[in-house]
Amino acid sequence: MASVPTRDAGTTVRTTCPRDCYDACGIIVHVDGTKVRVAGDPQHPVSRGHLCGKCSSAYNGPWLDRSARLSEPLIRTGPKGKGSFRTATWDEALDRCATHLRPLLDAGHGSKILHTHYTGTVSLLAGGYPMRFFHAVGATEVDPDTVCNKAGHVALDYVLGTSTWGFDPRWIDQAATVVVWGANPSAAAPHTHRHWLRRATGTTIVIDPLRHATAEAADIHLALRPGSDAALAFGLLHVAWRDGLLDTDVLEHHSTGWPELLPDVEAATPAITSERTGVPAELIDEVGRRYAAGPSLLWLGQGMQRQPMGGNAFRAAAALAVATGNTTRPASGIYYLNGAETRGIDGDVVTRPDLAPGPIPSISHMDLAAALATPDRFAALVTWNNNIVASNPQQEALRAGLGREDLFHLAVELFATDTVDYADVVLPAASFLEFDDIVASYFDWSVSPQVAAVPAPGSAVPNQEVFRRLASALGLDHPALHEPDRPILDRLLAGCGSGLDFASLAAAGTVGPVDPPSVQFPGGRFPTPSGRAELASGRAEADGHPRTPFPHFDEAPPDGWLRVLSPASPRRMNSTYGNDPLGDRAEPAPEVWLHPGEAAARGVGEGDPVELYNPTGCLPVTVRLSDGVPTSVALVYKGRWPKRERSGVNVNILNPGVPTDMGESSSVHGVHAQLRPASEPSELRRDWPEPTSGTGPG
Ligand SMILES: Nc1nc2c(c(=O)[nH]1)N[C@H]1C(S)=C(S)[C@@H](COP(=O)(O)OP(=O)(O)OC[C@H]3O[C@@H](n4cnc5c(=O)[nH]c(N)nc54)[C@H](O)[C@@H]3O)O[C@H]1N2
Ligand SMILES: Nc1nc2c(c(=O)[nH]1)N[C@H]1C(S)=C(S)[C@@H](COP(=O)(O)OP(=O)(O)OC[C@H]3O[C@@H](n4cnc5c(=O)[nH]c(N)nc54)[C@H](O)[C@@H]3O)O[C@H]1N2
Ligand code: SF4
Ligand SMILES: [Mo]
Repeated sequence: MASVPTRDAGTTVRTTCPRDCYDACGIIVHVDGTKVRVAGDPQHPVSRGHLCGKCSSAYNGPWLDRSARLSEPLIRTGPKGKGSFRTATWDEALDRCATHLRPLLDAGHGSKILHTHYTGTVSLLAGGYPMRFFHAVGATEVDPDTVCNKAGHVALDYVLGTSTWGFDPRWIDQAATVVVWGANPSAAAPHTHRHWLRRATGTTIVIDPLRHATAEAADIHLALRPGSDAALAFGLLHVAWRDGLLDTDVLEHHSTGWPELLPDVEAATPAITSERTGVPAELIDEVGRRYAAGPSLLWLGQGMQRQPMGGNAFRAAAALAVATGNTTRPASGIYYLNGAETRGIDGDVVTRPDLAPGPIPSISHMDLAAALATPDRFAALVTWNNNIVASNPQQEALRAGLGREDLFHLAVELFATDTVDYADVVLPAASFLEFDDIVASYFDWSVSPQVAAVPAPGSAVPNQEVFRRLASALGLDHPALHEPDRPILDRLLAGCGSGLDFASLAAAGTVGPVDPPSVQFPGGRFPTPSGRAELASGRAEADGHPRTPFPHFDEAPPDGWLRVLSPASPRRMNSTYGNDPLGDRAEPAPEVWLHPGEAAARGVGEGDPVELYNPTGCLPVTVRLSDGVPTSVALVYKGRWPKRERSGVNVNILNPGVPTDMGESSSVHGVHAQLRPASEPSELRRDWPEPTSGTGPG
């Protein structure tokens, strides 16, 4: 059993935010009797004493509010989707799970157990330990990255041989240019936006259809048309080639395939690229020259690859970086994600893929709704660390699949989300404030302790303990399914070479890298099969893709249609915090942001109720105006809870789930919709109970 320590009055605990966020902020939890306050750690190099607004609100609100949290196991009493439950003991709830899951295992049908998970928490144990259970029973995994960033991973792996070994952010003040391409740090990485980007001494360039706050603060903003990134990369390559700024050593000795790209590069003049992308030719010229001259850091955002040809766009951008020598010299590099391996941490220590009886079966998130709707394909579903009803495409079809009476559904959650409402059994998870773990930022190369500060509500336990108990209920006795937390945490840290165990990390707080930052691919050696950067890729070709990237740009939406972009909201973390009443004050109704010209042409104005609709679904929204949004685009932030809206839907009601060109991943920024006036305003359900806030763990 996990024991959750109780703190004496008047203590402070130093811990770390484990949300799916670049920043991995340091936190101080002040505990005084039943009063708890969660605040930024003034000593932390990233958060510098501040949490983002959304976490500051939620961690002092619903996360401490026992009436808002799930605190006891639940068993369904009404129709699926209605959220009707009674409380149960752990024994009864686990027995119920065993009744449904054990026969599947006995019949050798472990693969009929489907599980979906993502980054509800990115701490290493709570994010990874449940995988041991699923590996051991041979379950089918919904490939987690396919809802987020798989296209980019696949594409970068073809070119560079890795997508998780990015530049070291400490180069920031030595780079001549810093390019943020298809990311919005001002929302998705607020402290990195505020502090890290400000340390840039070179030119800052943002490439994004939206003029968000990071674009606003940049020296140059290329407001390209959505879906024209590959064409732009070729245009920038053209300028570098034309002006003799390519790295000939890299092209001749450390990469493959340049001659195959050259015809498309030669043709991509600034004038042609301007037509393809909507970016003025003189800016293409200027950015092409600056970037190539370098040294340049290139942050490839996850938003950029979330489009139908996202894989091709990433390969083209990576080719630009490689060919200009901007991955092989100091203060240059590409960043997509920095995996824990950059710190010597081996995630397999936690997840133990070796426990699987054979290859791990998997499907894409883009196929989840169809898979659930197919009778007999899967008999059981486990959802943990995600909220698929709010976050996945094909919202309506997904609900139909989840509503199947013959599908046994176990949900492991902190809150009663839309997804939880479909479950047969709900097991309450403890939050990061309530157990020890490790957080390895996916931006900087730090390692941070997550330290238990308050007791979990009721009988909630961390994910890892949930799955230890489930293993026991199923009679699974492999020691790896019952290993306690602490030895695993210590083993993870042993790989870091920092000489720390968990106790000393907890005492030290965040530790950063000590060696000076190194070149991303020193000596021009890339971890691809050829040892070179593969601008032309036989592996890609064998997988059915073109050998080389090409200057693709999406056609403009058909007449009267809008391209819906639904990126990160500054007020929510995906759908996490969609239940925080404080967020409602800033955004009481679901909104669509339009360019004033676009709105005027359609005869709608600020505050008007409208509907976005397409063959997949219909979303009621209120019009907001901003000239930071281009024409032909509808901006709707992601992450509202469908069950809180009067309409019962969020933006994913519009998403048909078209897979990307690579990785069968999400192309959610490529959704098209039409717009019509609505008679009723979009608004929150009026009968939503107002949770009490910040009552402490008592
Ligand atoms: N329209 C649109 N949709 C999108 C996107 C988009 O850009 N536009 N982005 C996509 C992307 S990038 C992503 S990553 C996905 C994210 O989608 P999801 O992975 O579904 O993320 P959340 O919606 O935040 O759900 C995480 C859940 O985990 C729970 N949780 C937090 N901590 C714990 C814990 O310790 N244990 C357990 N068991 N649960 C915990 C939270 O309460 C929350 O309900 O959404 C995708 N959906
Ligand atoms: N506050 C907050 N922070 C978050 C999250 C959150 O939901 N809220 N989610 C977390 C998660 S899971 C993720 S994956 C990251 C995501 O964070 P980001 O990597 O920033 O991704 P997005 O927010 O999806 O989109 C970023 C930008 O991509 C742009 N974009 C859309 N289409 C195109 C295109 O065709 N070309 C180009 N160049 N740009 C395009 C959008 O306009 C947007 O400004 O943020 C993490 N941090
Ligand atoms: S979500 Fe990001 S910015 Fe907010 S507190 Fe957590 S790590 Fe910091
Ligand atoms: Mo994501």
